[in-house]
Amino acid sequence: MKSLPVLATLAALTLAACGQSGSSGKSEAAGPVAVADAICRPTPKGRQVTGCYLTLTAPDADTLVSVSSPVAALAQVHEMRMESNMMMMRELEAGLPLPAGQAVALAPGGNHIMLMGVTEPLKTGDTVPLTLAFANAAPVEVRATVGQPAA
Ligand SMILES: [Cu+2]
Repeated sequence: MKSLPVLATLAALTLAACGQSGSSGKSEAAGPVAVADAICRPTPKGRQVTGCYLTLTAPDADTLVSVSSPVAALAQVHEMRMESNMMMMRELEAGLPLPAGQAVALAPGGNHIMLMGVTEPLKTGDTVPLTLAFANAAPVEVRATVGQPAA
């Protein structure tokens, strides 16, 4: 009976140590990134590519580094830019910066998530699971609805 308080103290210390090892070397673990209004366009007839849009708000400055989806062979974060008077899109290889507390919208005509190698045609009303990975915060899984995004 006398050793019980000692054991309890050891258990508490062990728990504290485990809690710290989970925060990937940072003194504070970042809070979850809020995701709103996730939507993917239906796949165009005969094509296996589509764009998805959503709004991200990170409590602490972070970076959206990658996206994956079980419905697509590949998902990338794209930006739109003018090149030789043509609107081109290309992958944001360093990821998309998310300033602390600021809503960052991925929207038609701008940054978007590109799904490539979509396995089944996506039609209005379907849902698309997307997993978003961040530099600091824990990954977030969302279900995007398939439809036409607001312009
Ligand atoms: Cu794209």
